[in-house]
Amino acid sequence: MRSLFGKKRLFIEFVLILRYYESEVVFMKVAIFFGSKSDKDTMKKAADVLKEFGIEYKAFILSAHRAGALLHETVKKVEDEGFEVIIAGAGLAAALPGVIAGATTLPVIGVPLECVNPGVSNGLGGMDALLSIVQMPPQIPVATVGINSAKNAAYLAAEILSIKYPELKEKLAAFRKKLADEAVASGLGVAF
Ligand code: C2R
Repeated sequence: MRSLFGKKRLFIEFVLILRYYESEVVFMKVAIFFGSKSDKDTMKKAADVLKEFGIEYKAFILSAHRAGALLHETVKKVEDEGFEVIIAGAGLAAALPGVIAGATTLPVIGVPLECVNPGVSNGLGGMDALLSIVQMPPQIPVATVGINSAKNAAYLAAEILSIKYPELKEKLAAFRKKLADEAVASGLGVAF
């Protein structure tokens, strides 16, 4: 009887300790979507920046044009799993970021991509995607970065998250300081 009581108490203590550590661990999560595997190399740059700042991410290759129903389901799943910002990149007639923005109130950062699939690229250099993504109708914004600027999408995602996570805010401040120091160290004077 006594040992049973002891085991129960041990179990309760274990659960309490687990709960404590769970509340201490911070999960900052960004979901990255892009329309095709041909976008992967450019969008990987966003993941690299997120990693630098210790931000978790999950990436999904999903097209609004080609798999709309699955995209909507996945956006809901991403919301339920506690992701807080979405980065979405697409080329050509880039509906993906806008469709995601319409399906969630999470902030969506759009990356217009230059399509690199030789079979369909069109010489527009990503201007088509830029205009498709940036010109959202009222009420459904997509925060659009420059053509192929997946890195900037990740920096912006980090800045948005830093409103909630003070450690991330410190990391960003240290990163900016390093940039400024490097600029000064490389010399401000110019000799012609
Ligand atoms: P493929 O190489 O698969 O033919 O895709 C992709 O982002 C890619 O840049 C060519 C280009 O089409 C884009 N795409 C979109 C969407 N789905 C695919 N813009 C969409 O739903 O917006």
